[in-house]
Amino acid sequence: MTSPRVLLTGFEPFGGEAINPSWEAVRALDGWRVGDATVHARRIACVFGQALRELDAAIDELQPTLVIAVGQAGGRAEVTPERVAINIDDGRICDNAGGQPIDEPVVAGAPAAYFSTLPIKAIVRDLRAAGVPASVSNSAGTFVCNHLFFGLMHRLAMRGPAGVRGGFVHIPFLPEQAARWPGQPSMGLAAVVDALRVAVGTSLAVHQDLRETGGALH
Ligand code: PCA
Repeated sequence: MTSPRVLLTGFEPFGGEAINPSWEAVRALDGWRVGDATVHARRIACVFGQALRELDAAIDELQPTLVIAVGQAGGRAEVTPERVAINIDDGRICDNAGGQPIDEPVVAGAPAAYFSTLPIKAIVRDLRAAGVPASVSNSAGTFVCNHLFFGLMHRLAMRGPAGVRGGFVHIPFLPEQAARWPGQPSMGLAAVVDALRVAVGTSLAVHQDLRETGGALH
C-alpha cells in the first residue's frame, strides 16, 4: 500500500507583492513525512477559474486523504483556519489575469456555503499551545482564496472519495512584506512553517473537533 498523501497548496504572488508567504511556507514542507503520510506541495495561480482547474488536477494526480489550502491574508496578525467557504466571487481587486468577477457564484447551482471539514478548533488550540498566535476566522473573504476553498469543498462533497477532508488556512504577511506597509502585522516564515506542521498533524490526528468557542461578536 502506498502511504497516504497530504496536499498542501499555496498561491503565487498577487496584488503587487513579490512573494506569497503561502507558497513559501508550503513548499518548505514538500516531501515532509508525518506518521505514515507524505506532504505534497503545489502552487496555485491567483486567477479565478484557473485556480480550481489546477486544484482539481492536483487532487486527481495525488489522490490525497487530506487537503489544506493556504493563502496570504495581509493585515491579519494570526494564523487563521477558516470556518466557512461561500459560493460567491466578488473581486475587490483584479486577479492575476485581470479578472474581476462581481457577485458571481463560484459554482452555479451549488449550495450557498460549505464548512471546513478540518478540526479548526483543535488546530487553533494546538497552535496556541505551540506558541503561535491563532484564531478561527469566520470569513475567507470573496477573492481567490474563498473561491479555491469553495471549489475544494464542493468537489470533495460531490465527488469524494468519502472521508477526504479539506479546508483553508490564511496566514499573515512575512516580515519582509510588512516592512513595505508600516504598521501591518507579520509572522516569520519559520513560525508559519511550524504552524502548518501543527495544522497537518492535528488534522490527521483529530477527527471530532473540539466544542470550544471560536466565535466572533461581529
Ligand atoms: N490570498 C488571496 C488570494 C491568494 C492569496 O494568497 C485571498 O485571500 O483571497
